[in-house]
Amino acid sequence: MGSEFLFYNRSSLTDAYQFLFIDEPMHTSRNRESIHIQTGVDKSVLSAGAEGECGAGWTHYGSSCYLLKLDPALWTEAKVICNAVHGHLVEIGSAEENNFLKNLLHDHNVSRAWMGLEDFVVEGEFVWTTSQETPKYTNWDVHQPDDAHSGEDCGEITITGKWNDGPCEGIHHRFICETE
Ligand SMILES: [Ca+2]
Ligand SMILES: [Ca+2]
Repeated sequence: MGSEFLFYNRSSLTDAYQFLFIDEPMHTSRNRESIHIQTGVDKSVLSAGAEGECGAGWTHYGSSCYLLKLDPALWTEAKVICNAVHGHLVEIGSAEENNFLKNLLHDHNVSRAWMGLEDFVVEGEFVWTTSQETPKYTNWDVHQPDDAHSGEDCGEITITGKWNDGPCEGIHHRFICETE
């Protein structure tokens, strides 16, 4: 049964379900058609689920879901917001994941976004926020991290894929939440 059934609108789907509950002996061709339509409904739900396991607005990659939040926030605010959706600020474990996130920023024309990387405890020793572990993979931009100005302790990924340390309390950025 074809994918053409995926495109029935809500009212025709409602009709289709009604047909399914018509009493015997209504095995008309129209009744069989309605059963085919229901099969199509099931397929559409499944295909939405494959991409939408992550929930509306989230993007699936690898074993994680990612949400690019476009309302700029301080790093500390961004961390709270990600926690509130049962995630954390994005933590990047590989060049492949970094490349995916670079493309995510590029697709939304976002120049930079906070990630869950900070050096609050020991200046210059950046750690992932959730584990407090030193990153195995890094992609710092040239001359970064530089703890510039009055101090920069929060990590951001830029549209080039390169990382920078920025001022946690001084500037609002967009940010990426991640759930595993
Ligand atoms: Ca710093
Ligand atoms: Ca910097």
